[in-house]
Amino acid sequence: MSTVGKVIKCKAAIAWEAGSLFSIEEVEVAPPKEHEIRVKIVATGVCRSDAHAISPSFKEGLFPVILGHEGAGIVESTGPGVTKFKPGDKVIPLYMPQCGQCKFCLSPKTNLCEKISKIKTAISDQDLMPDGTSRFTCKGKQIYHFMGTSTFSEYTVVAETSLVKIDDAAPLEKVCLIGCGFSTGYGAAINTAKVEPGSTCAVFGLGGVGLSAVMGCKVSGASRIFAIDINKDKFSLAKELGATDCLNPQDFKKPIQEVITEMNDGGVDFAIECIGNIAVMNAALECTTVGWGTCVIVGVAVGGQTIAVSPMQLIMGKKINATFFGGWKSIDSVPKLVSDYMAKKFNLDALVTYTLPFEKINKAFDLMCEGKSTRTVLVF
Ligand code: COD
Ligand code: ZN
Ligand code: ZN
Repeated sequence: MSTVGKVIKCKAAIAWEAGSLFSIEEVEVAPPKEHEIRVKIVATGVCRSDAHAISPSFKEGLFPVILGHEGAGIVESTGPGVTKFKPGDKVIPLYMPQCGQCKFCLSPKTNLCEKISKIKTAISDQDLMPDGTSRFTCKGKQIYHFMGTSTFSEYTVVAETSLVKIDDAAPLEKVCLIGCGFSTGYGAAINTAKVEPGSTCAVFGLGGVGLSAVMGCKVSGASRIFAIDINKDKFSLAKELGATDCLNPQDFKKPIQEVITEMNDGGVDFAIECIGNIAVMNAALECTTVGWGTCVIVGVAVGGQTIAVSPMQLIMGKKINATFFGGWKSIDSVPKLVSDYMAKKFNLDALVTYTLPFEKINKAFDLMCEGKSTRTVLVF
């Protein structure tokens, strides 16, 4: 029996309040309105930012909410006015939209889109659909959306500017990582740092994002890639993906930036921070070389903490840059990244430590928080 135009009852993981576990509930998902698409999510990764969003120290979260921003699925139905999608299309929801019309979309200088309206606090943005209402209810309560994607639900509704069609042959339980972690780290190296052949790099934090940055440095031809993490269990995969020197700051008496500066003739060309720790952001800037060193910040510190930078570092030619979704214009780039994966240009499979049934979502968060997984992919 067709579900088109009807409310769908399905399972979703709801975060009822900050700091609580997810509870699997039956939710009602309303049909898509104008310029919206209802998507059957097949697989979703679990990213550190989902944990940030429900952390009690992150003050801007709205509850109850359906999180998840690293998913892949199949179009179930389309709302009025949708022309680019049809039922059965394989798709990736995009937390970074691309409307194609705003001043940012029209500029080659940025991948931001004004449809992420509150750019300053983008993680908590798009808690509702563009018309200011929710498509999710549970136990008579309205449930908030998250980042315009809400992939922790068997069915979700997204705006057409936050969705892209991908290759019909793509394995959704792998390419879902292109929806966030992989693209963010890989793009930080390629698009934002613009790592050059023969250059030296340092990547801080070897989660899914940092390891993807290592892959981006390697594919750009870096000759030396320092990979830094306080969890030494991350090192074997980092080496497999291209790291040449793996360092644990806890193994040294000196600050890690001094260690790297000494090991690499006054510092590296590029440093990429993939943790969201302000002290490490400073270390990343400090370990770059005087003259032209570039530090790229990927992480966002919870609680609105800020970084202090000595102007002297900048006067000495060091640069700070940062990136959101790896600098990729999402609708233009995600299908190409999927094709590149299919052509074996990079190794997403290595990032998937566990594939678990959706109901194990709390286990997936435990594995991430215990440092035992790069990515866990949940399948419906
Ligand atoms: N020194 C070295 N390594 C550290 C330190 C430290 N002080 N603290 C933690 N680490 C290591 C951990 O052991 C871990 O291996 C790694 O850093 C972090 O990995 P994960 O798996 O926790 O995180 P990722 O890779 O999923 O995500 C990292 C982000 C930086 C993207 C994320 O945390 C973040 O800040 N997101 C907000 C910015 C953003 O772009 N959001 C959009 C969607 S993600
Ligand atoms: Zn993410
Ligand atoms: Zn736009």
